[in-house]
Amino acid sequence: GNFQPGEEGCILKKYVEREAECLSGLTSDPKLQDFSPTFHGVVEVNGEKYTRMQDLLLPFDCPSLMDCKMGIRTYLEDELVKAKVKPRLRQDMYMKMVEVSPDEPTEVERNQSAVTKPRYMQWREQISSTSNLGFRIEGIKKSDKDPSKDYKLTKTQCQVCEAFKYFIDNNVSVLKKYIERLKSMCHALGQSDFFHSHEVIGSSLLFVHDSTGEANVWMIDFGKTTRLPSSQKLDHRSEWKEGNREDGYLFGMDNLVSLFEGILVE
Ligand code: 4IP
Ligand code: ADP
Ligand code: MN
Repeated sequence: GNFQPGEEGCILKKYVEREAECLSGLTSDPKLQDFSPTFHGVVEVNGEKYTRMQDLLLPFDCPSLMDCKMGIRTYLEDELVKAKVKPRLRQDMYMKMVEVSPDEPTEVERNQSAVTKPRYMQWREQISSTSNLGFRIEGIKKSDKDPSKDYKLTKTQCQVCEAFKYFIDNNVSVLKKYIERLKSMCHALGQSDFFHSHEVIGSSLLFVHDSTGEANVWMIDFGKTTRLPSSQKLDHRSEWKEGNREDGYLFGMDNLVSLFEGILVE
């Protein structure tokens, strides 16, 4: 995989320039530094470069984890442009598509047994809650249970809430901590110049709690987070139209908060 254990409460993730830059920027932003793993530089191990960062799981005892991929769009505008100019046909993505929806490919796609990356990514957005709620559940791992990534078709508010309830297991104190944390994160992001000057694509919120009642949420995975030209700013809530680079990150967070609050009053 992409990870290696690091020493002294750190982990190493395969180096990607964009991610290292983003983590470094977040770590030096006083308003945001508490919401993502602390950046501890770039290191080389056996000739491979890694980003060294805080191990978020350290304070937890047999934690439960949920990874929610944020935003209404999960691919870069660049990838869309490339696919138009010079479509690269992806057989692997065609296979992943027919495994879930055998009838989804068009006749042309069936004949070539391949799809383009944006076509695949857009289909994944449509079948999941990415397109309607601005986030989707990528995976859940409950303390001692096996991890599950079986959330590709989890789309409606109802389906998402059922998964959240399974994850939180009626632990009201954990639920309240998640809500408070999401609200302060949302507030800090709304006020951050760094956030408004970055397109945040394919990034996740990592939810972690354990049986001692410890609970927290962090922003992770910045491999496709891109700085905008200095003249451009995103509000992260507006609808995406090709060229405006909006990502729907805060639209997704607003929905997350209201779904969690809905579970609390049930
Ligand atoms: C994957 O699709 C994920 O969207 C990956 O994003 C993406 O990597 C892969 O694109 C794509 O095949 P499934 O989750 O449906 O398997 P992430 O790494 O954020 O999960 P990118 O490169 O876009 O980050 P390819 O082109 O790497 O295969
Ligand atoms: P990838 O780019 O390979 O998708 P991610 O950054 O999304 O990698 O991380 C994959 C998983 O690894 C996350 O869902 C989380 O469980 C774990 N992880 C990521 N970053 C950290 C961290 N700083 N500390 C602890 N666990 C992490
Ligand atoms: Mn990821």
